[in-house]
Amino acid sequence: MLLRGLVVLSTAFQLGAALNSQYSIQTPKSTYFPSLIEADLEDIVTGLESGLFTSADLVKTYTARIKEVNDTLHAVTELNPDALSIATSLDDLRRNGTILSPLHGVPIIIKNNIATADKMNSTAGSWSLVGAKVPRDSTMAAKLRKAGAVILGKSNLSQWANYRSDNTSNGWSAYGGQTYAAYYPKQDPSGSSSGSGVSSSLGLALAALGTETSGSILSPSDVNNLVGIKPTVGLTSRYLVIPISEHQDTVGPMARSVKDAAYLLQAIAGPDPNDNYTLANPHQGIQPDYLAACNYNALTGARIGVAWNVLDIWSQYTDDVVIDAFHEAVDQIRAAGATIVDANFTAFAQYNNSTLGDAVLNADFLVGLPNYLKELTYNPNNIHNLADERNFTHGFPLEDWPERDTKLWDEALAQYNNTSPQFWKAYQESLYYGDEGGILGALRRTNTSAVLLPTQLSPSIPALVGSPVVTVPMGFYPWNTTVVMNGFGNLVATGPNVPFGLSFMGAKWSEADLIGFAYAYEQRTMHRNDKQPYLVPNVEVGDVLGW
Ligand SMILES: *[C@@H]1O[C@H](CO)[C@@H](O)[C@H](O)[C@H]1NC(C)=O
Ligand SMILES: *[C@@H]1O[C@H](CO)[C@@H](O)[C@H](O)[C@H]1NC(C)=O
Ligand SMILES: *[C@@H]1O[C@H](CO)[C@@H](O)[C@H](O)[C@H]1NC(C)=O
Ligand SMILES: *[C@@H]1O[C@H](CO)[C@@H](O)[C@H](O)[C@H]1NC(C)=O
Ligand SMILES: *[C@@H]1O[C@H](CO)[C@@H](O)[C@H](O)[C@H]1NC(C)=O
Ligand SMILES: *[C@@H]1O[C@H](CO)[C@@H](O)[C@H](O)[C@H]1NC(C)=O
Ligand SMILES: *[C@@H]1O[C@H](CO)[C@@H](O)[C@H](O)[C@H]1NC(C)=O
Ligand SMILES: *[C@@H]1O[C@H](CO)[C@@H](O)[C@H](O)[C@H]1NC(C)=O
Ligand SMILES: *[C@@H]1O[C@H](CO)[C@@H](O)[C@H](O)[C@H]1NC(C)=O
Ligand SMILES: *[C@@H]1O[C@H](CO)[C@@H](O)[C@H](O)[C@H]1NC(C)=O
Ligand SMILES: *[C@@H]1O[C@H](CO)[C@@H](O)[C@H](O)[C@H]1NC(C)=O
Ligand SMILES: CC(=O)N[C@H]1CO[C@H](CO)[C@@H](O)[C@@H]1O
Repeated sequence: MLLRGLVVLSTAFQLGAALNSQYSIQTPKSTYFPSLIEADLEDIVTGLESGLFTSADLVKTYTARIKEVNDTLHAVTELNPDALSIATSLDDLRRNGTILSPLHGVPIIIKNNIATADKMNSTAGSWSLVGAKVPRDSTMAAKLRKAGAVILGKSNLSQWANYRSDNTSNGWSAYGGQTYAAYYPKQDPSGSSSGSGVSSSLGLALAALGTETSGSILSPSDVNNLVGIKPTVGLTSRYLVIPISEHQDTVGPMARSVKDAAYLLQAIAGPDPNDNYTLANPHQGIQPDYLAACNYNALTGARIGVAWNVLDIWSQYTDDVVIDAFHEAVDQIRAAGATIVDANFTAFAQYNNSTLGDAVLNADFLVGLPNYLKELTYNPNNIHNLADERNFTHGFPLEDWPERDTKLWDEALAQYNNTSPQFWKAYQESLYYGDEGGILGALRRTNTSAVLLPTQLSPSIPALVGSPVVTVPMGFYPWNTTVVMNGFGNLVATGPNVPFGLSFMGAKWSEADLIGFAYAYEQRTMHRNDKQPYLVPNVEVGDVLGW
C-alpha cells in the first residue's frame, strides 16, 4: 500500500491557500481496511474477527503512528512496554473463543493522571511523581483491562490538569513538554486532556480517556474535532485518579464518533466502593445501554433548550463563525423533529460577576491531594501535601518555575479546606449558579431533555453541579481566519482550520439521552469529515502486515 512522508505545510500562506481550495489530505486507503484515522470500533472488531489482523498488529501499527508524529506534537508521554505481550495474550484468548467485550484487544490511550500499577508512570505531568508507585490500578484502568482493552500509553496533559498556574500554556507539563494539536501548526490543543485529544483525533489509538473538572474533556474535544463525553460526577470512578476536586472531577471518553465514545463509556461506567460518589448512581445494577441509545431518530419529539443569554453575556468569548454554525445546528436539530425552546441560565449574569473564583476547587485540592498521595506505595520525593508539592516545584528546575508560576496553589494554601465551616457557603453559592440559576433549573423550568450551547461556552456551569455534557464536531474556522496567539504567546489559539463543537447539556445521569441526541445530530451532519489535520501519521495496518 501507499507509504508517504508526513505532509507538513510550512507556512500559513501555503496552508491558507490549500484550505481555500478545499484542500484535503487523502488518507492512505487500503483495499482491505480503512485508515486508522477513520476506522471506528466496529471496523476494528470486524478486522479482528475476520482474522485480517491481530491485536498485536494493531499495537505495532498504533505505536508506529505515535512515533511518527510525537516529535512534532508530543501527545504521548510514554508507551506501555507490556502492550505487545498483553495484546498477544488477548489474541490467544480470542482464538480460544473468549471475547471479553467489544473492546477486546483494542488499544486505548489514557491521560497521565489516571494511575496504573504497571511500568508506566502516573504523574499528572510533574517530576515529583515520576517513579511513584500505586498499590493497584485505578478503577478506570482496571475496568479497561477487564473489558480486554490494551492500555497502549499515557497522554500528555496540561500539568496538574491545569491546576497550578494561569501563567502557562494548555498541553504543557514539565514531564511531558508542550503538546500541539494537528489542525494548524503550533495549534493550542486546549486542555487539560490535551494529549488524549490529539491522540484520539489522529488515530494514535482507537480513542482515549480524559478527565474533567471544568472543561478538560470538552474543550480539547472541541478543538481536536472529537466527540467528548463529560459524564455525571459519580458515573465513572475517580479512585486513583490524581485529583483536583471531589465535587467536580470526572473521567470520560474522547473519540472520533459518538458510537465509539458510547462503547468506551459502557466499559468504564458504574459504581465502585472505592469512590463513594459513584454510589449515588441510580443504576446500581445494570447500567443503561449507551449503544442502544445511538438512535438516528432520538431527536424526534424531543424538547431541546437553548441558553441564549449565555451567548449574549459571553459574546466576547466566541466568534461570529461559531455563532453562525450554532444557529445552523439549532435549525438542523429542529428539522430532525425536536421542539426548540429558550432555556436561559437565570443566574448567569450574577455568576459572571461573582468573586467566587476557585474557592471550591482550592478547598477540595487541599484535602484530595494528600488523600491520593497517602495511597502511594512508593513516594520518591516524599510529597505528602500541597505545601510539599509547591516546595518541590519551586526547587526543581525542570518544573519551569518561576517562568510558570504556582499562583493557584499559592491561593489554595492561603485558603480554608473543604472540612472548614466556610466551605459550605462557597459550595452552596457554586451550586446555585449551576442548579437553580444554571443548567438544572433551566431543564426543570422548560421541561427540556437537553440544552444546547457552542462547546466554547458550555463547560463552566455544568462543572459546578457535576452534570453531564456531550460535545460533537460542529464546524471549523475558515481559511482566512486571523491567527490569534494564546496568552502565554507560544500557541495558535484561533486560526484557519481549527475545529469547534456543539454541546448537549443534560440532567445528572442522563448520558443515554444525550448520547442519543448527539448521535442523531452527528449522523445528519458528519462535520468531523469536513476538514483534515495538517499533519497525519501514515503507517497503517497494511504496512505492518506487508499488504
Ligand atoms: C516523544 O517525543 C519525545 C521528544 O522527541 C521523546 O523524548 C519521547 O520518548 C517520545 N515518546 C514516545 C512515546 O515516543
Ligand atoms: C486455550 O484453550 C486450550 C484448550 O482448552 C487451553 O489448553 C489453553 O490454555 C487455552 N489458552 C488460553 C490462553 O486460554
Ligand atoms: C517511568 O519513569 C522512570 C523514571 O524516570 C523511567 O525509567 C521509565 O522508563 C518510565 N516508564 C515508562 C514506561 O516510560
Ligand atoms: C467517602 O469515601 C472517603 C474516602 O474513601 C471517606 O473518607 C469518606 O468517609 C466517605 N464518605 C462517606 C459519606 O461515606
Ligand atoms: C433568553 O435570553 C435571550 C437573550 O438574552 C432573550 O432574548 C430571551 O427573551 C430570553 N428568553 C426567555 C424565555 O426569557
Ligand atoms: C461579565 O464579567 C465581566 C468581568 O468579569 C464584565 O466586564 C462584564 O460586564 C460582565 N458581563 C455582564 C453581562 O455582566
Ligand atoms: C454585572 O456587572 C456589570 C458591570 O460590570 C453590571 O452592568 C451588571 O448589572 C452586573 N450584573 C449583575 C447581575 O450583577
Ligand atoms: C483542613 O483544615 C483544618 C482546619 O480548618 C485542619 O485541621 C485540617 O488538618 C485540614 N485538612 C487537611 C487535609 O489539610
Ligand atoms: C524544599 O525543597 C528542597 C529541595 O528543593 C528541600 O531541600 C527542602 O527540604 C524542602 N523543604 C521542605 C520544608 O520540604
Ligand atoms: C507570565 O510569565 C511571563 C514570563 O515570565 C511574564 O512576562 C508575565 O508577566 C507573567 N504574567 C503574569 C500574569 O504573571
Ligand atoms: C473570509 O472570506 C469570506 C468569504 O469566503 C468572507 O465573507 C469573510 O469576510 C472573510 N473573513 C475575513 C476575516 O477576512
Ligand atoms: C516522557 C516523554 O516522552 N517526554 C517527552 C515529551 O516531549 C518532550 C518534548 O516536548 C520531551 O522533551 C520529553 O522527553
